[in-house]
Amino acid sequence: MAGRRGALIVLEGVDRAGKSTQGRRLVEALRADGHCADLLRFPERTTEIGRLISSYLVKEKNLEDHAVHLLFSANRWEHVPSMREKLRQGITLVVDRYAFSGVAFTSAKDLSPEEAAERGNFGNERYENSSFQEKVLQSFYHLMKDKTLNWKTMDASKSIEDLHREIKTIAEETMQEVQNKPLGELWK
Ligand code: Z5A
Ligand code: MG
Repeated sequence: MAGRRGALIVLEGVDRAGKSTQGRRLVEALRADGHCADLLRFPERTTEIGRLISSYLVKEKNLEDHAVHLLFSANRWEHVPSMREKLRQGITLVVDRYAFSGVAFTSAKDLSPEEAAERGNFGNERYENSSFQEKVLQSFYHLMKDKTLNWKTMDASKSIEDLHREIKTIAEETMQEVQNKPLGELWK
């Protein structure tokens, strides 16, 4: 309806928590119910900045930590104008990782050499090892203390279907709650 804005729904969590699966399911379900909803993911690897990030993640390229952090940030900023426009038009955005991953992953980089040496074959990309992911998780818990953001915690060990139902209910409530609120800013 005219004047009603969309909700910004961000899915955050450690590696393989099921964010992409749930993001896709949520957008499909919202659209099937007649809502306007789009799926975004970060890093968005298709832009020039995104391709650089992707080559870093797959270990084709080595980049200095601060520079990588700023590239992830720039990759979000290059999408902010279109995101704000869509939200204003009433399109709900389901976002697979956002600025919270930016903080959590960079702040987890103070791994001790002992911990780093324990890295196993968790995955092939950078950051995909259990001690690093544990630090990321602790950083997410820290970020969740910010009560100005409407955090909801999911038990990612539940079935895809159960999680989908829970997330859809929360998304619908959130869309109702924010529809007449002005667009805010994330971290000034
Ligand atoms: N990063 C960063 O450093 N700074 C930043 O600013 C940002 C990101 C934005 C790439 O992210 C890396 O970038 C990431 C953070 C860093 N590094 N790590 N780790 P990415 O999002 O492109 O990729 P990813 O984080 O590695 O996540 P993922 O592999 O995409 O995981 P997921 O999306 O959470 O999971 P999934 O693909 O939906 O599911 C994984 C598998 O589990 C799949 O086979 C599913 O079918 C299965 N699955 C899903 N849910 C369930 C349930 N409930 N039960 C059983 N099986 C399930
Ligand atoms: Mg994913």
